[in-house]
Amino acid sequence: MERVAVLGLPMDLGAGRRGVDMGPSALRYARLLEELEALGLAVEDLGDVRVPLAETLRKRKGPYLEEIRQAALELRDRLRGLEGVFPIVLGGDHSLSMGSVSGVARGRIGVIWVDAHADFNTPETSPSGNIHGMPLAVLCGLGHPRLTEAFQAVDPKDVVLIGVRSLDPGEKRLLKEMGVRVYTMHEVDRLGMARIAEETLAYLEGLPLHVSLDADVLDPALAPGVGTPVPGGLTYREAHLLMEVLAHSGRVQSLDLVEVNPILDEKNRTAEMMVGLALSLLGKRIL
Ligand SMILES: [Mn+2]
Repeated sequence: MERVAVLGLPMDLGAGRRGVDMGPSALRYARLLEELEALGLAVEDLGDVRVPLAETLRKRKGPYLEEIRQAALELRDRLRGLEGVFPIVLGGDHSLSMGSVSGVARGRIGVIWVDAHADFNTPETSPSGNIHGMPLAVLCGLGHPRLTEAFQAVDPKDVVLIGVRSLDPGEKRLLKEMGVRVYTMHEVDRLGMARIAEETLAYLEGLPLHVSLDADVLDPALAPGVGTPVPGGLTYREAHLLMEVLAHSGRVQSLDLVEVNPILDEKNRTAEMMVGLALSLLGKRIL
């Protein structure tokens, strides 16, 4: 029986809007653990990583780099201590993935970043300064040295972005310079998700895979509970098909579920969508 470990990071310090700190609760409330057990998996909830409450920091403005670094480091080290389990990290804003990817990487790893945005900004290119727009760049070694020295873990050529439809000018340049493979929504429309999923697996051939799933990749009509909605996102079936094909490969070894914002959601449907996608990635099949 496969073992799954669930670990939350209730942090919204990297985001521009409040609320994703409640994401881990919403995902648990959407029956993530019960549904995984119903698939026949042995599931353990490891609780949440500690992170400062935003209210205790409000005397000064963000971007809260040191607090985010500390929380992501704790996540990284918790994950490094796990063996023989499939970790699912519940966010929280996407800056936590600096800790998750660097925590699960045991040598070379392929990262599939499923997101409306590329999260490939640096302090120089970011219009907002929000750190949740930077974690993939940091993982590839670009950005603030306090972050890259702790979290650089991936070769940019081992990264595939899927579902992107909102890029800042500096990000476009960096993605090209670093040779990151990007399937924007234009390619999703033209090629179809089945081909993109197969190409992604072939491109990252031989590597263990980490999937980092940002709720805002979904069309906002399906997933309204996100801080940075962008129209024209993945449909229900496109998102599930991607997870199903990746599951079939047997190579995915860890997952992030991030950027669920219960304040902006409608009756927890965004968290429920994310739980459904996690189940497809963990092997739930229609037939
Ligand atoms: Mn993101």
